This record gives sequence, structure tokens and C-alpha cells, in this order.
Amino acid sequence: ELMDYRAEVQSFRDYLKSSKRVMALCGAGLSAASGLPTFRGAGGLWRTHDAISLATPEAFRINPSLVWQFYNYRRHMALNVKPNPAHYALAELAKKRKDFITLTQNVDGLSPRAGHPAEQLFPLHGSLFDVKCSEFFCDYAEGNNFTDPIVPALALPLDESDPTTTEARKAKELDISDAKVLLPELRLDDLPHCPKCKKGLLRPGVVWFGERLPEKTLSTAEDWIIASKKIDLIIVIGTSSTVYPAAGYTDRARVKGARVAVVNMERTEKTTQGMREGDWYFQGDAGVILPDLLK
Ligand code: BJW
Repeated sequence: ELMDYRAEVQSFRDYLKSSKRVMALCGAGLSAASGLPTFRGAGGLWRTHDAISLATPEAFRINPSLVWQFYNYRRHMALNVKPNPAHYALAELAKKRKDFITLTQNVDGLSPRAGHPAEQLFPLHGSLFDVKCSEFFCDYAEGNNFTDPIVPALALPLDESDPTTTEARKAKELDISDAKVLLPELRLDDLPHCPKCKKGLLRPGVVWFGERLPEKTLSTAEDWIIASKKIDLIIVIGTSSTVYPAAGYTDRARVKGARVAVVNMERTEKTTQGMREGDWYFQGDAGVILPDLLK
């Protein structure tokens, strides 16, 4: 078993070295070792809500308070964890090789924080730290907004039963992902509003279901997978491969001649789909496996 693993790692490393162009395609499993929950499976519930059902334009239209509480919480969590060795390994690879890019479905900002060169990092689903106006007639957008909470009303509730000082209580924020914890009442006026049109609510600059992905990322993906910069290798890390277009990239790269290396905690029909001779499947924690592969 272990011998097999070492041999697989060696064959992957040899191929990586001989590859001309390489792409990493990442999902939530990349950040799992940092302590952020994934979308599907254990941890995919936020209070009683399926995280996926909150990531829609409809949810925001119907209940912007709930959706902002969810995203404000996610921003807070992301700011309070650290990149893990897998993020650093990708960042180092990108610094070493200009013929390498990362496409990421993650919105948590951990790859940039690990020092991944921005010009080699392509977000598919936006960022928790971009905000934009939700009105179709307004084009207001801003990046790198790390204000936490994004507005005072969204501050996480503190444990008021704690008799100690305010400072000490600060460390004891209640975990609002737990449905037993009461959500603070919010008025629409208290949610973040657009400074430009002064009418619309701001919304997270992430890509929800049914929404368009960033044009630059889409064209780069096309270029590296099927057009002029055809890759020899795609490393697919910590994604359930259920959300398109990202989920389609692996097979399209394979059809165009790339070899595929999957790094995933689990083995499912979707993560193994289309596997063939010459592909690799490294089952386990990306935080452990990726640094080993890219050593
Ligand atoms: C570990 C681990 C450890 C755990 N180590 N591994 C073609 C066919 C069918 C449908 C469609 C299609 N094309 C488009 C669609 C519709 C739709 C779609 O894909 N639906 C499917 C569900 C069927 N796609 C869209 O709507 C997209 N837009 C679009 O296509 O627009 C077209 C258009 C054209 C013209 C005009 C208008 C539109 C948009 C998709 C947006 C997805 N957004 C979300 C939310 C982002 C914001 C937020 O974060 O809240 O993105 S949904 C959610 O899923 C999030 C993720 O990025 C995405 C993928 O999830 P991911 O990363 O794979 O996470 P998990 O949890 O699913 O998996 C984790 C994995 O890690 C597991 O495998 C674990 O085993 C593993 N793991 N610990 C290694 N330690």
C-alpha cells in the first residue's frame, strides 16, 4: 500500500517536471484543513439551511437579512483562519513556474493570503471580500473589503451571560451557525447599502447559481484547456465536481490530452468520472498530500 503510494507520488512528480503547462482546479476541500466547512456533506448545513440554498439570487431577494448573516459569518470565519500547507504549496509552485495557473472555486481569500501570485490565480466564483450593488441599474463594485462585521448591525452576538469584561466576552462570540443561537433581529436599513446609487442593498461579490462567472476566468480556462495554451496536467483538488462549468473542465482537459491528478478526501462517482490509465487519485487530506506532491 505505502509502496504503491510512494511510487504514485514519484510518477506524478516526474510527470509534473516534464509538463509544459499545468493547471490546478480547486474546491472547498482545499480549505478544509484550515477549518472552513465544505458545502456538501458534513458541515454543509448552516443553522437549518442547506448552504447551497442560501447561495442563490432568490434567497437574497426573499431574505437579504438571513443571507447577509450567512455571508458576514463566512467572512468572519475566513478572516480568522489561516492558509494551510496546501495553499502555500500551490503559491510556491506558481512562483516557481510561470506556466502554471490556479482556477479556484473558493471565495475565502486563503490562496492570496498564502502569497499566490494574483496574475496566476483565477477565481471562478468571486470573493467574500468583494461587494457590489444588487440593483441591476447600478454598477457599483468594490474589492478587498475586509471590514468585519461589514456593518455594525451584523456584529456576531456575544455571550451576555458571561460576567467578565467586554474584552473577554469578545472572545466568546456566539456561534450563529448553531440553530439554537438566536439570530439578532435586523432591519433592512441596517444592512449594507450602496454608496453610489444610495438605493440598492450591497450584496456579496460571489457567483450564485444561475449567474455568470467572471469573463476573464472563463476565457483563461478555455485558452489553457482547449486553445493555444493547452495543458499537459490538471490537478483537481478538494472539489466534489458537481458545479458547472468547473465540474466539466477535468474531462475536457482529459479529452484534449491532459493527464489528471485528483486529490480528495473521498472517492465518489463524480470525482472519479472518466478516470483512465495514467491518471492519479490521491485520497486523503489536501493539506497533507499536496505539499508532498509538490515538494
Ligand atoms: C477534501 C477535504 C480535505 C473535504 N482534503 N478534499 C451544466 C449541467 C447542469 C447544470 C449546469 C450546467 N451548467 C451550468 C449549470 C447550472 C449551475 C450548476 O452547476 N448546477 C449544478 C448543481 C448541476 N451552474 C451555475 O449556475 C453557474 N453559472 C452558470 O453556469 O452561468 C451560466 C450563465 C450563462 C449566461 C447567463 C447567465 C448564466 C454558477 C455556479 C455558482 C456556484 N456558486 C457556489 C456559491 C459561491 C458563493 C459561496 O461561497 O457562498 O460556489 S455553490 C458552491 O459549490 C460554491 C462552490 O465553489 C461550489 C463547488 O463546491 P466545491 O468546492 O466542490 O465544494 P463541495 O463541498 O461540494 O466539495 C468539497 C470536496 O472536498 C468533497 O469532494 C470532499 O470530499 C473534499 N474534501 N475535505 C481534500 N481535507
